[in-house]
Amino acid sequence: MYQPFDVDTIIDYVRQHPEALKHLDTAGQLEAVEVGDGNLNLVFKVFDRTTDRSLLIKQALPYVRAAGPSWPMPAERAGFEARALALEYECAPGLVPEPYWFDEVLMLNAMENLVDHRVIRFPMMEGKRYRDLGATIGDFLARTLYATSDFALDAADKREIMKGFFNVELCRITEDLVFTEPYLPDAPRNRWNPRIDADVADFQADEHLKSQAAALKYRFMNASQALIHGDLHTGSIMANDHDIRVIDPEFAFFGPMGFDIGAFIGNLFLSGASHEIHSPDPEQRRSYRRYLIDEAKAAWSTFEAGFRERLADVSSPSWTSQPFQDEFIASVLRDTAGYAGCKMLRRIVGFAHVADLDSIEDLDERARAERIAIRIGRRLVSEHAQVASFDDIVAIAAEALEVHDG
Ligand code: SR1
Ligand code: MG
Repeated sequence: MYQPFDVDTIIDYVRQHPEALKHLDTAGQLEAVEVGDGNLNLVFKVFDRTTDRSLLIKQALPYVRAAGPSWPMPAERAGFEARALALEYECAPGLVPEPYWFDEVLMLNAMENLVDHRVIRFPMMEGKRYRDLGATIGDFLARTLYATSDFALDAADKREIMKGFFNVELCRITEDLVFTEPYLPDAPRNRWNPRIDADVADFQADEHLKSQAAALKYRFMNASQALIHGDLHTGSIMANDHDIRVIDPEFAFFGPMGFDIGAFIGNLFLSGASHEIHSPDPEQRRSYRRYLIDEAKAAWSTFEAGFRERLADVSSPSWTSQPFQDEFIASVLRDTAGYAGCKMLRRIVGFAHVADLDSIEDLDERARAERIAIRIGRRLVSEHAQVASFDDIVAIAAEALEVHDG
């Protein structure tokens, strides 16, 4: 029977689970800590103090953790995460945690504990640079998105896999929180810094912006291009100084590839905006923003190169036309721009914000950083259909972040 665990009961569970023995001495001295800092789940690290080995258990609650039981959310979402992580591990081993087991009764996933990795959002608020961050995420995206697309899979095989990814409830969260509510003046779950009331009213009255957000939402709901991660922000990436992993694919479904790339680069730009305050020294600020822009460029160029390299060997004659391949990549780039913008605006006006900005306590200072992010987000959404090269995206971000030679 399903029951949510705590730091004591999770140890009893691990001791009796046959798979756990492969990773821990289950008869030894076990200790658990709950480390979940996301919006949805419980996350336990279980350590074997005798051998220093450990594993991680992520358990879905039957509601949204950040809201409490008043916002029910089926715990079955753990199954989407299990299936997505298994596929990602197959396509990109070494870039995600190794999955250990999925418990479909207790709605939990056990996996490799990334012992000395940290969720990168927080160190980045302090100006931490991760070598090859953009290239690693671009590589992850080229591998996972290509391998689950019609370019790599026979149509029947792809549809068979898709049956496991009708992720209705988590897609609904994205549809509501990313694409709909931020553009509605009276959506009850919206919240924002009162100092930006006028900025929010202005963008919520912008009919062109709203038409472009609607087009992006429609595409999110209908362009089943590949198995996308679905929530690839900087809170879904863990790293240490020499290893970077993508975590948390519970929002995975077959959607537009640009949604993942856009989520990543939109979060780099949110970080850049937040350094308006986190880095008071102008030279340090410029330098960190240049780093963020360079990583965004590396993500796109690595994705594009990896994807084109695989496309060059595509086996089906349907997809070998060079003009078709070029237009396909161009459409992913336009989507990348638009989704990056949507993902930025929702973190300022919607239900779920980001620590980069919300950690800025002084509301006037926070508003300064938020206005920069709003400027980038609005332009990316409004102008995404005209984006013709990644330099166009860089120009929009660089103008607001005042990095003119980046
Ligand atoms: C109710 S869940 C809010 C947000 O948290 C996740 O990380 C997703 O981004 C979702 O939109
Ligand atoms: Mg998450």
